[in-house]
Amino acid sequence: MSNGRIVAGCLAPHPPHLVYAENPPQNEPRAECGWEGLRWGYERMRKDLDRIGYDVLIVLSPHWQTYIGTHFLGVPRCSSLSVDPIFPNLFRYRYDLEVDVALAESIRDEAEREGLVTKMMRNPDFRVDYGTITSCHLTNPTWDKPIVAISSCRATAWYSVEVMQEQQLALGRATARAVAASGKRAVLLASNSLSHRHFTTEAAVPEDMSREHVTSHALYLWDMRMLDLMRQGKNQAVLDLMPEFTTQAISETDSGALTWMLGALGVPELPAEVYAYGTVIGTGNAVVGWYPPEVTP
Ligand code: 2X7
Ligand code: FE2
Repeated sequence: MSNGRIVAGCLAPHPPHLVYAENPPQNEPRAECGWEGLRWGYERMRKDLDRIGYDVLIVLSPHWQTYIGTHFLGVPRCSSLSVDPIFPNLFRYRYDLEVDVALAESIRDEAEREGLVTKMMRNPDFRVDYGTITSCHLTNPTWDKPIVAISSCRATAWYSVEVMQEQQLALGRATARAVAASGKRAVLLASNSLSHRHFTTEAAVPEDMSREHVTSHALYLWDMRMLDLMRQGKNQAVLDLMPEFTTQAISETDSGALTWMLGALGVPELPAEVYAYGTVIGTGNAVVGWYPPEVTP
């Protein structure tokens, strides 16, 4: 097969609070409300993605951390209980998801061709991380499509943001080639927050929005600078600023998710649709979509 294509790249952050506030049957804790700006932004993005139509979600999560190379989930079906280690009061989620193992293997093969260190994760008892689950749930709550899950190889921690970007751009090229060969329509999810400084205490009622705000004006300015570039379609400038942004805003972009996704799209001069920006326990989060011109929703 050929003629597969990436029909959208999305920034799809994964604060478990957003799933908690939606009260889906899979999640045990119940909420009254909360973080509506971000949740309604996700809702608008879902509508656009549904209009475009796609076969598979490919997600790279900062919370599946591998220190020797990039790993790919290689188990056809995964089900278990996912509990957030920091927020077990908010997120105890029963998942049951299908994996497109053939596409995962094909991305892995292409990544090897790029010279990256890789591994297929074949442990049938592997517990899928909450970042993968949350971004996929918020993008497709019916779970009626398979996913490909990719780990975050911690090149930023080992080396630098520059080395991370080199590797993630290679992984992006590999992803684009594998998707093209698959014949499938793929949506890519970069599962990360922007500025990432958490408050160290939580309100008695987590969804008490009178307690939610940006951690600092400095971090807010960083988030706005990045979003402004995205809205203008200056995606190479986003990558150029990434080392400074990641360090100064203590950003979850250190995971490489955003660089990988922009790389897979070919770092186009393409204005992004910013569906929402909002904070979750002080961290900055944006729901954003990039649509190649031929597939505009
Ligand atoms: O993992 C997260 C996150 N990235 C941001 C906010 C709150 C919780 O979890
Ligand atoms: Fe996170």
